[in-house]
Amino acid sequence: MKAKLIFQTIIIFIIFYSCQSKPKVVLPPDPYGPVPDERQLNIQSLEFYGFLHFSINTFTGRQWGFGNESPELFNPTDFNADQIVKTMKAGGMRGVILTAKHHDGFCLWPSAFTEHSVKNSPWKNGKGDVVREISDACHRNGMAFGIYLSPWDRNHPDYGRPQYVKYYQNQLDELLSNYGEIFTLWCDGANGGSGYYGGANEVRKIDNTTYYDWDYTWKIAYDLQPKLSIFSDVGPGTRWVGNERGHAGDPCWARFTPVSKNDKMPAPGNVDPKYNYTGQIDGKYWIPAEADVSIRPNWFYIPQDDSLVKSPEYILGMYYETIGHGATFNLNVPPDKRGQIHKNDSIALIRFKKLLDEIFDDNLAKKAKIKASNVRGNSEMFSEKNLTDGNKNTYWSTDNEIKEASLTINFNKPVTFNVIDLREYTPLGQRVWDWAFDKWDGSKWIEFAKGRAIGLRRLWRSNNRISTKKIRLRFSGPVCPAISELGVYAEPVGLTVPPVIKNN
Ligand code: FUL
Ligand code: CA
Repeated sequence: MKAKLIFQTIIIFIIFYSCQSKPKVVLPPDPYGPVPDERQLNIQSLEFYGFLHFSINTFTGRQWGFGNESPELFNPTDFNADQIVKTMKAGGMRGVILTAKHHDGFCLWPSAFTEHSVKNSPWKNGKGDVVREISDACHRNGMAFGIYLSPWDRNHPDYGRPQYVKYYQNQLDELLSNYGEIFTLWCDGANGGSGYYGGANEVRKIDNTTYYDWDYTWKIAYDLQPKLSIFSDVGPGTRWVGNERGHAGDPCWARFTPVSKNDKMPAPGNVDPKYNYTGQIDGKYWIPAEADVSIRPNWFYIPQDDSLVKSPEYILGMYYETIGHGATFNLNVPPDKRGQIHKNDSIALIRFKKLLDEIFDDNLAKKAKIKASNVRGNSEMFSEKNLTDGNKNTYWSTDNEIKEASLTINFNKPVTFNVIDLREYTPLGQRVWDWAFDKWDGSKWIEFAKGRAIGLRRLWRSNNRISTKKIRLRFSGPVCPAISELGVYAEPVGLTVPPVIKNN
């Protein structure tokens, strides 16, 4: 009896104390403004991927085929999908986008809807399928696979008429049904003009705001591919950054309202690129920028470009100005006439990746003590430790009423750095509007950088290295911040990053 009483008392104590020490529930902040959907979270997570411009142009030396090229011209001598995909991967990319069809209309897969394809090429006796081989190689090598299907088709006899739009949709259906998971569909804005058009050899103009019936065409695509994010001048997944030179605006908001360049509605091929470049602080939709640029002067391989491949340091500069401004980075690496990546491009990519590793492998902030001016509900769930755990899904946040907050990073002994890396927890929207960084000079804080917007990622980088024991990062915005990752890095000594050329 006595034993039973003691036992009961112990149980009551245990229950009482476990109730006492139970952590209080602290809710996450409410999302603010537009937020990414699942499709966008998927493409955002890739961050860096690459175009493969490869087609009949590779064999004619043209950049925009007229549409009258014979399929017999397509004949890679030593096509090797693994070499291509592995090279892109070795360069740090997480996906590739293949030009399944460029403006000349030649199809890299044996489409049932046209004769203008690989099935009439000598390559593999007409039994080849580049889309199949590249998509398989992607899946084998853990790379995402995407498709460029040019809306403009200079070969098709019906281009400009309603029948062609049906043809385009049929081809989308083929590509999105038969080649596994597709992460992005790339819809280019260049459309209408002169072409072969089945022998008509004329100029055909279309109204790019209505002709392709994009809402319906994209619905077909979405229905076939649950993770598909669509790229065009207006999104809806990612938007064109407004140039093809590898730089995004500063700031470059993921928030965006497409703006037309005339009195018609905005559409692929009908936007004012200056808004694409920066987005808008009050943009209505979540449509982050994607920056597409070629590693060579041209999109398709020509031997004259062999000596003009961008250097690893230049690619790094573009990385800072695209990914580092919150955009995704789509770097074109065109296979040559063999059907492989030329050694000059592959050397540049591998060296570039080595630079990335040298810079980003050692996060100085991991060894520092980080103290926030406020932690949401004083809860572990939202504490500073989330900033350096390498997990994009955990974040530091503050109480709702704290819209100005800071992080002090105390290194204990002086460190030297020239790169700061920040990511917002984007499922809650873009919440930081302004940021500023200070260094401790021994007696006071001195501001060394400031700017607007973080979003997917913000990389601040300087030619001048800073040595200090403490830095302070200040943030402000219309609501409390939610920052998922923070890094402080030093580039290798002696590295020179040339400025990205913005106006050629
Ligand atoms: C442009 C095209 O006209 C170029 O040839 C290239 O494919 C580039 C990526 O998109 O709009
Ligand atoms: Ca984290």
